[in-house]
Parts: sequence; structure tokens; C-alpha cells
Amino acid sequence: MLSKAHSRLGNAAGIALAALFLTAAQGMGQTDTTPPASHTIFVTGLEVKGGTTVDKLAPPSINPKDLSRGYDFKPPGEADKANPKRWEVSSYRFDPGFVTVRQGDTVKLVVFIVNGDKHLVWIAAPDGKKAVSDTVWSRGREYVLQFVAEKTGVYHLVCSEHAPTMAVTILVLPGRQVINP
Ligand SMILES: [Cu+2]
Repeated sequence: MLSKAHSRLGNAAGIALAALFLTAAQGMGQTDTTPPASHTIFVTGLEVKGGTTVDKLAPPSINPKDLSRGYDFKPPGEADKANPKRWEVSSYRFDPGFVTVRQGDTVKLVVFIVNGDKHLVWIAAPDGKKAVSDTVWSRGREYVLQFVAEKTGVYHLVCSEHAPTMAVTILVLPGRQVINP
């Protein structure tokens, strides 16, 4: 009980401190000249799979393939010829799928592809323009993409082959004064 109460008090104090810091940071917006940071983010391109049998769970009524190009569905009779009751699903994804940086930061994505022989990827800036042009990634290779997060908002690393779910969302927050914008 004591430790719980202490932890709760600690959390409250932490939240109050964070609020105070945010207020102070906002007030100091014009004087925050903290230099932009560089982030190296390691990402894995992978495929997760699941399966069961019709006696345990009925197959989905909506074909997962209709929900995303990154999803796959093998119905009973197709998943396993030796076991016609079995059905399987899978999903391509990037891990991590969400990253937060601040405006002006340099983002270096180091991506290793574990599954899939072809991924057609690009990075969309918040205004919809391509921050990084189309490039093809294949299994077993490591790729490096780098860009400066010049705009606040959301950058998207997208794989056209497995859209919209194989993606990394890069949220760019304001908070630093941009020197020589
Ligand atoms: Cu892909």
C-alpha cells in the first residue's frame, strides 16, 4: 500500500513537473536554440503469421486481402492440403511503426528486411510530396534512408506493395526555434 501511494504521488509530481516544463518551454519558444538532433532508428520489415482450424474458429467473413494489400488470407483447403480445416492469415509490417522527432531533426532510418522479396517504398512529407523517392527493398538486405524533418506534421514511410498497413508514421513536433529556415 505504501509503495502504491508513493508511486501515485510520484506520478502526480511527475505530471506536474512535466506540465511546468511544457509551460516554461512554450514561454521560451523564441529563445530555444537547442541544435537539431540526429536520430538513427533501426527498423525491421517483417511478416507476422497466424492460423487455426475451422472447428476452433470460423474464418473471417471479410477477406483480409480486401482490407489491406499487406494482409494475406489462405482459406480452409488452401492453407494446408493435409489439413483442410486449417486457415491462415498474415500481415507485413515495419517495426517500430511510430516515431516522434522534432522539427529540424535529421532522421536516419536503417531498415533490415526479414520477409518479402520486394517492397516498393517511399517517404511522403506532410504536404504529400515525396521526401524520398521510390526505392525497392528486398529480403536479407539493410537499407538506409535519411532526411531532414523540415516540416511539422506527419511523414510516412510507405510500402506501396503492402499499403496502407506496412508503414512507419514519423510525427514531427514543433518546439525548437528553426535557425535560418
Ligand atoms: Cu512491403
